[in-house]
Amino acid sequence: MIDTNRFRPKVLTVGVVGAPQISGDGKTVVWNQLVGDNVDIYRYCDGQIDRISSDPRQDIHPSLNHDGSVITWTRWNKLDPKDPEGNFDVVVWKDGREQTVAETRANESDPVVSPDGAKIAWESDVDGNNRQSVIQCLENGKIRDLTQPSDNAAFPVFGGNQHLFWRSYGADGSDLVRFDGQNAQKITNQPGSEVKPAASKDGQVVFYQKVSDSDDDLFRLDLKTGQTELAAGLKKVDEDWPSTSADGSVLAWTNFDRRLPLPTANTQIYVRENGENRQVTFGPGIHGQTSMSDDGNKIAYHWINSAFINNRAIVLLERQPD
Ligand SMILES: [Ca+2]
Ligand SMILES: [Ca+2]
Ligand SMILES: [Ca+2]
Repeated sequence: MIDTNRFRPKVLTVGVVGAPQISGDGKTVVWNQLVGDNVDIYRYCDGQIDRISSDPRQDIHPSLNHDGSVITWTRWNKLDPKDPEGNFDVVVWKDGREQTVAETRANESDPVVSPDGAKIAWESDVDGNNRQSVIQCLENGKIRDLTQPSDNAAFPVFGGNQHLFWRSYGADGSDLVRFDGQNAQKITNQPGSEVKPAASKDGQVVFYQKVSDSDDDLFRLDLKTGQTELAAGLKKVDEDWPSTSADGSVLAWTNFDRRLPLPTANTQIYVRENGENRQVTFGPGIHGQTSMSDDGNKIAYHWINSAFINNRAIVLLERQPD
């Protein structure tokens, strides 16, 4: 029998927090947090919370490498978050020092760092007008475009150090693409949108969310065999936002069950492993936005009080020994 309480929650912080990410080694969690009128990047490590950025401008959407030594995020370049002249830039933090690495008039956003910390990738809207997008990558001090504006590529995600995945927008939604450092290849081509890829460390197994008018489902694609299988696909349930362990054996997601009448209809974290799907969070509020350690034993997520949405928390689920 499966013990549904094998993951135990630990609240890391409470506040106007968002966008948690856990390091591959599971030792560091980063997020963005509004304090006063300033949003900064915060870090939990060894039982202690530190503020990583202290710029008065808005710092959001952090990502970190395997050991937490490199953190990247996006920063609004004006003090006023509503300044029409403003745009997003990319900041990299390493060994306690930060550097702005992309600061053109384009919106450079959603940066991610490879597990070894050597590559930073992000999307750029080219001219600041939000009409086109390209993926850019910083490596060995040089920035290069990995896509053409006509590819309409966005939301890069690393699968190990070698592979980068992104979404490519077309007339009929978006497809997923895998880039191996040399070549980019479409890995889905269904009508509608495949979004939010989460890949194994070898880049061979990718989970993704299929968006549909009726409800969302999660699929597992094995790129070695070309086989796609449903990982979580109940009707009237939105299975969203997948995250996975390094070997692809553990999957976590945000589960919104619309079959339950309000107010019991709620959003919880679910986990799939050994062919079984199970709920791992309980109680009121919205539980979502999972990020998983490489070993599949730790999952960071975001909790929101549905009655008072500025009451939020960053929570760490830790697997308990049998
Ligand atoms: Ca700030
Ligand atoms: Ca910019
Ligand atoms: Ca579904």
